[in-house]
Amino acid sequence: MAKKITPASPAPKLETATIHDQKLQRGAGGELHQFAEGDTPVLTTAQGGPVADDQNSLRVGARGPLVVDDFHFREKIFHFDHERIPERVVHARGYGAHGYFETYESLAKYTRADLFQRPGEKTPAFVRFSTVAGNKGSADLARDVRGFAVKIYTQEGNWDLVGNNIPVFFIQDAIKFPDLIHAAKQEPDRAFPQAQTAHDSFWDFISLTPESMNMVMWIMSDRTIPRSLRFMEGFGVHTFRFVNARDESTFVKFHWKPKLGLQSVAWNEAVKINGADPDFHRRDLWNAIQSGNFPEWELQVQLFDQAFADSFDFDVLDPTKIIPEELLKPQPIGRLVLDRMPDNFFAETEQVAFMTQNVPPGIDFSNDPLLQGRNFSYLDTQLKRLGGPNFTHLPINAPKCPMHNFQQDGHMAMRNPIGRTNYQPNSRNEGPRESPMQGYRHFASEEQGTKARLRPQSFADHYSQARQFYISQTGAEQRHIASALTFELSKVETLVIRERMVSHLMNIDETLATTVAQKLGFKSMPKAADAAMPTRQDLEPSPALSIVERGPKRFEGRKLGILITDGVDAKLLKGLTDAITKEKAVFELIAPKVGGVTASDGTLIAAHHMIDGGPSVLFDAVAILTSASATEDLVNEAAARDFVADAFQHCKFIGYDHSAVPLLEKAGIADSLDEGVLSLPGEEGLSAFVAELGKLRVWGREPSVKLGKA
Ligand code: HDE
Repeated sequence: MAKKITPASPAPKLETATIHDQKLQRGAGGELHQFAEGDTPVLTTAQGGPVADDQNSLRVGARGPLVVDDFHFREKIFHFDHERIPERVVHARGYGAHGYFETYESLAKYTRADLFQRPGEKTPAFVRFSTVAGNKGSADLARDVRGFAVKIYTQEGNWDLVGNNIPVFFIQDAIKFPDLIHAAKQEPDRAFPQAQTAHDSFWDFISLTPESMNMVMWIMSDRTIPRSLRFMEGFGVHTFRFVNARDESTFVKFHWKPKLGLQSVAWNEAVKINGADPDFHRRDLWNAIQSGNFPEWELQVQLFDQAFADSFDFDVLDPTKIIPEELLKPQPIGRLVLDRMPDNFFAETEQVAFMTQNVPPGIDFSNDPLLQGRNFSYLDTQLKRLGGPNFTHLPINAPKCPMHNFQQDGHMAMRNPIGRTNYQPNSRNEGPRESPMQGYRHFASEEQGTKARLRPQSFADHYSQARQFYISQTGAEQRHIASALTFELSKVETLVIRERMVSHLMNIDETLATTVAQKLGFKSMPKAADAAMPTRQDLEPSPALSIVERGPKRFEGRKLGILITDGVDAKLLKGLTDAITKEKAVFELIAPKVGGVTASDGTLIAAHHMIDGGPSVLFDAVAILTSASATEDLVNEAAARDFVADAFQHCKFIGYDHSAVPLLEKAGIADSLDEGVLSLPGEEGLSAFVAELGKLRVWGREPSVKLGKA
């Protein structure tokens, strides 16, 4: 009989916390209670000593020096001085949430992974979304890849699917990762730019790294400026293996599909959101979860065998390539729901340690060289970040299944084995033993070859899928790619780097290359970059690669900003807010004063924002409901004019009542009204407006507002 090793101690009985200014106490079962009136606990030192005065340090005389006897002061300051741990070298800025994964059907045919055996079974999960290049305090709407790291606490150990919102990567070999990241982050002598790739070093490295060209198309697309973390896809990127109970392997690629569909912002909008609300994505996730609108993704898998891999145009081990969904349809296998915010950001979101090597029995790696390199890096980085080998004792990292081993001691050991026997085999018949049947069995792949530093020829086509991505975009999305490339390269001071990049674009799409060259002011076109393999022109477009094609076609989960003034038509406002709520969307009210307005029926309506604090970039669409007299004042407010002009420039739907017309005129849009600017009054007006909102943006307007034209 295996002797029981004491697991990490359960939540302490009298843990206390202050959340949202409320005094809270955590009970034995982890539940939070509010302190009873008059039952405030006594402040203590970390050693448990009661504190009499936390306002004044110990000193000699009222105006004299402080004394070293003040152990309370020293302990308090010492602890404060050590509050920070090293931020992640990449993906430093992140935001996490708890939830669960629910399996649809048994996948026993493909994998023995315990979480995929029983339909309807829910397994706890924690997800951390992140940007890659910026520091912890950088703004949410940086143009950047988003991390999409999922930890699923299965009954056979934690499974970490540490993915991104883009299915390909920059490089084919992990040995290039430090160079890529050095080039992307702030330049070392000047420590800027922050959270931006628009600088010489990044494009110098990229233009010398043709394997990054597919990823370049993705990062210059709207994928890198998502409207919400809830509106983006996630990808495991690499090819993994499912392995069933008979030790048979099936290749698998993992995709997370957002239930609310995909959506991004316009670049000019992103720049303004970063100023108006640098925490835009955090706040959005927080608000959605706290109000019970739980974000959800479906897990879909592309399953294939060796025969498919052999027949595919590209190497399935090459992480710079996708398998188009039209070629291999992803199968839905379960869903991920996020329904709880962490109690404490540091303890959970900051200390969570994701590691690609965390796979349960039934999920295995492929020979993707990037994946194999990652399997080294993630364990190593946690040691640095979390300070010792016992980071699995932290509740957020600890498995939620039984665990027994002989690991012991080390810094901050919390889970300490008891008894005499701390090794095996032992003749006392004590402690856990390995189990060939239950335990993890690595897939027994046949491997052979010469030991050398190699790159396979099957990884050599760097342009064909970049072209395929570009030709799969709608016109608006293609324009955004051209504008993004122009913007980034315009910040590159070294002309030869700009030229080198355009020479790569020549291999992707000549029109794109010419547009960018013209916008940058090139006098002549460079010749196309030398390519290891010519670009295949015959790859079919893949509509699944377009965000607009995959849009949700409904306004659910989105936010309408309603600009109101004194005298607003109370009936119209109620009709609009009711219709929005019915769409399962939300609204916020913006008024000249945050204290609110007096509506036409005399009721006082409080606002969420004053106009300066609630610019239209924070909303998916806007409505302007004013009274004639209030509009006279409004037209003189720059923030009100910007509210309208920006909404129009960012191709948003705008609803208005007639008294708002002078504001539309003053904002300079009255002469160019299109099908996206709708008059609201009357039931028909309202329902037409709400129905149109599902289209999200009027991209057809864009060429006329010259958005993004350099
Ligand atoms: Fe990471 N990556 N990465 N990465 N990565 C880290 O681990 C690394 C790569 C990804 O929210 C680090 O805990 C190498 C691809 C996410 O905590 C570090 C290589 C993909 C996160 C690391 C890659 C990712 C990280 C830094 C090249 C998408 C945030 C802190 C082979 C499939 C996880 C940490 C979180 C974090 C190394 C490439 C996703 C240093 C060496 C490809 C989402 O270990």
